[in-house]
Amino acid sequence: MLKRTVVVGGNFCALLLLSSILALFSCGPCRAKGQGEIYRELQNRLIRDGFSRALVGRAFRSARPPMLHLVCSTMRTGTGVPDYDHFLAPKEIACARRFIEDHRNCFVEEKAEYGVAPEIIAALFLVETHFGSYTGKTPTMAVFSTFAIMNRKGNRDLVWRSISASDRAAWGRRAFDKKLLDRSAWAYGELRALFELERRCGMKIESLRGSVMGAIGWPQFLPTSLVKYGVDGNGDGRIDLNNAADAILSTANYLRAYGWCEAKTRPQKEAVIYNYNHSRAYVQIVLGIAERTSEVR
Ligand SMILES: [Ca+2]
Repeated sequence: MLKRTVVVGGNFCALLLLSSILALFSCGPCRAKGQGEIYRELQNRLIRDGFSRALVGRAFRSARPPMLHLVCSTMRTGTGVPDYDHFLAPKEIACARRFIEDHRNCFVEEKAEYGVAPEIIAALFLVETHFGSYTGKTPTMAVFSTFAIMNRKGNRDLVWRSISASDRAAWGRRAFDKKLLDRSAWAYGELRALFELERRCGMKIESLRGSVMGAIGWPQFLPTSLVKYGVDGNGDGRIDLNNAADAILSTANYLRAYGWCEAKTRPQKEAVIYNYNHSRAYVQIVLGIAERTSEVR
């Protein structure tokens, strides 16, 4: 998963144009109208989908300007595959081992309830956030709101004009539009899940922070996964994926639901972890960490 916000670059003119666009979003018309006008269509859609006008209005009252620089950064071409190999270093395996020891009681409870091996949960937390060391600081609601409004051609036009000429050539306008329309549909589903979390558990979604693609907490769950698999592990009445017990049991719940406990062969285990992140390299490294952590034990 992407861990950092990447500033669009490589083209000074594009940067200037983007700065102008951001100024328009965050200063010009918005000074008079607030962010409400930019997100009006999005808010009406949420209300039509059953969320109260009061809830939607409150959540968007302090909404941030769309983060077009983020959308631009995700449309860069030729960025390559992340290198995960360093996670297999002995010091990282020792961290995974220590994490399991430090949360021994929680894992005893987890094994009894869900039956998922601690090593695979520790491996996921290591790769995703290094056990909560970097869960991301990007406002989650702003991420999904920004991608969601890419269903409007005018907003896609702004991004199209802001990416580099080489990226425009690599995409072609039709594929570019399709990608952003797909992202918009995905983001709206995640935004709706955020509002479901607010309605169901009183989660303050305006204050949530996470990755640049909206993933939350130690296991980097998307809101739809949090709605389906979130567990209040420490019994405080809240689901907080930055809390170890909640994060461990929620991840165990997710893995069990995707068939981890029935997965006996390596290909079956690979298939389960692939659901977590659609990257073959990621799957191999997570299973490799879990295997080495087991060996150490
Ligand atoms: Ca809790």
